[in-house]
Amino acid sequence: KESRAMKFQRQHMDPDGPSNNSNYCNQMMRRRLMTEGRCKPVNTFVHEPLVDVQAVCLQGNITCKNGQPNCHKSSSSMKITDCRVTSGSKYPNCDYRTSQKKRHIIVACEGNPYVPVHFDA
Ligand code: UM3
Repeated sequence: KESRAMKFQRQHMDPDGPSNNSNYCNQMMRRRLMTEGRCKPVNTFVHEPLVDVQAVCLQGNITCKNGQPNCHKSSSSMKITDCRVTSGSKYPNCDYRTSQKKRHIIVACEGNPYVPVHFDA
């Protein structure tokens, strides 16, 4: 079974990206299996080395949006791509808007080793 840590990597890690094209989210949301059963409405890919994203679990501890205490905010800003489903998108033809940004990211971490399992913001 896929662990929560592996699921985070599938859904949120693309260290070698982004390919600089407006179809990035359409291709990646499909390739990473987030368009099965429904179109996942919002998803962020992080374009930094995995070790750097895992290290966020050791950085500033904050409360998650759901009230849990195990969120962490990156001390530096990171290259990301936000994917948001368009208003006209109709499953199974999932259509996304691709926006590249540099932001501090917030992830939830769990386990031993203590690694990212959820992208909070
Ligand atoms: N999500 C992102 N980026 C955002 C906001 C939300 O990827 O800026 C994802 C994270 C959650 C899902 O999926 O939306 C519901 O909040 P996850 O727990 O599998 O990471």
